[in-house]
Amino acid sequence: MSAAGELRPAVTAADYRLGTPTWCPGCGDYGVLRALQKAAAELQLVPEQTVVVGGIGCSGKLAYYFRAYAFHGVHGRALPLATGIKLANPRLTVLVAGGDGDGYGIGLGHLLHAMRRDVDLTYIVMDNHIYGLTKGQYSATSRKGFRTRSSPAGSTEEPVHPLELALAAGCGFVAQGFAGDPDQLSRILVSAIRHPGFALVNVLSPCVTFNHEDTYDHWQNALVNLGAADGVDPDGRPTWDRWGALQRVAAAQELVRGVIYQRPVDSQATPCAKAGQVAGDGRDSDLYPAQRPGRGLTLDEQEEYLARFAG
Ligand SMILES: Cc1ncc(C[n+]2csc(CCOP(=O)(O)OP(=O)(O)O)c2C)c(N)n1
Ligand code: SF4
Ligand SMILES: [Mg+2]
Repeated sequence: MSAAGELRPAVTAADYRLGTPTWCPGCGDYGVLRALQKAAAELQLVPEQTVVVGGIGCSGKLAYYFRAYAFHGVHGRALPLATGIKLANPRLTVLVAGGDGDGYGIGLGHLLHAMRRDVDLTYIVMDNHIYGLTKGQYSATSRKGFRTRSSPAGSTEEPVHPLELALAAGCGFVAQGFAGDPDQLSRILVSAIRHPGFALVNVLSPCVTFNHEDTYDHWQNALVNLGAADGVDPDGRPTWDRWGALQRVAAAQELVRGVIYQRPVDSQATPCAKAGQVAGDGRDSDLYPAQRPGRGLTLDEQEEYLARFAG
């Protein structure tokens, strides 16, 4: 039993560490994990009220290394699993982590429907433009002409452009980060997790073992930094202009980082997007305390909250 009003100790980024990652030394996914741990500490996410659904791939293993509940399903099916989890218990913070093959190849159909349904999920795609886990086949985001073990003469296909796709599909929050800048990425993730609806965060995350073209140096030099992480562009204007965002992203051939588009929160109307907020009596007091900005979680609150789900 806790004394009334006793504060649960503040959680730090290190508290979200779990196990020892087995990624290759230098893999971009380490930077993504670090950024997520930092964002979780900033938001004071409660591990027992947080779920990470991992895709199949090197990237999907992130779910094993982050202290929260984890669910590892089948290739390309992370989003329907996460949708079910969120709708079954809207108060959970549900994160999805996977790769470009998982999300933009085999699972692309699910992505379109998740964006359309606008369920309150944060989807982190570790986009290395290759299949890492299966040892270096070209993926849906590999550039045309890219030579791999499965495309020795160069890929003949046009790549998927995830940011343009998401903007055209009506996604309410679209951002791109870079694994080489975990600090900016963590700020993007804070905004994405706070966004009440589906948020896509594409992260350019180098595969140092199988992709020797899309390297840290390449992306560091090529990416234009929008600087935005809070739904405002570098000039302080809200990033609410979907078609302007689409033009800017297309003109830059997707080589931008920052928050690219965020729909005004007040215009969120879909039941799924609101589910995490209006379940119960819909008052702010009904939100899980950790979801309220600047708020710690008392032990009493935790017990009271968890009791709602008992039995
Ligand atoms: C249905 C099915 N098809 C194929 C595979 C083999 N497979 C496992 S991971 C993967 C691709 C991984 O690439 P990506 O999603 O980009 O993740 P990365 O390893 O690059 O992080 C494939 C094709 C599988 N596990 N299941
Ligand atoms: S194969 Fe590539 S994506 Fe997989 S752990 Fe190694 S560097 Fe990372
Ligand atoms: Mg990949």
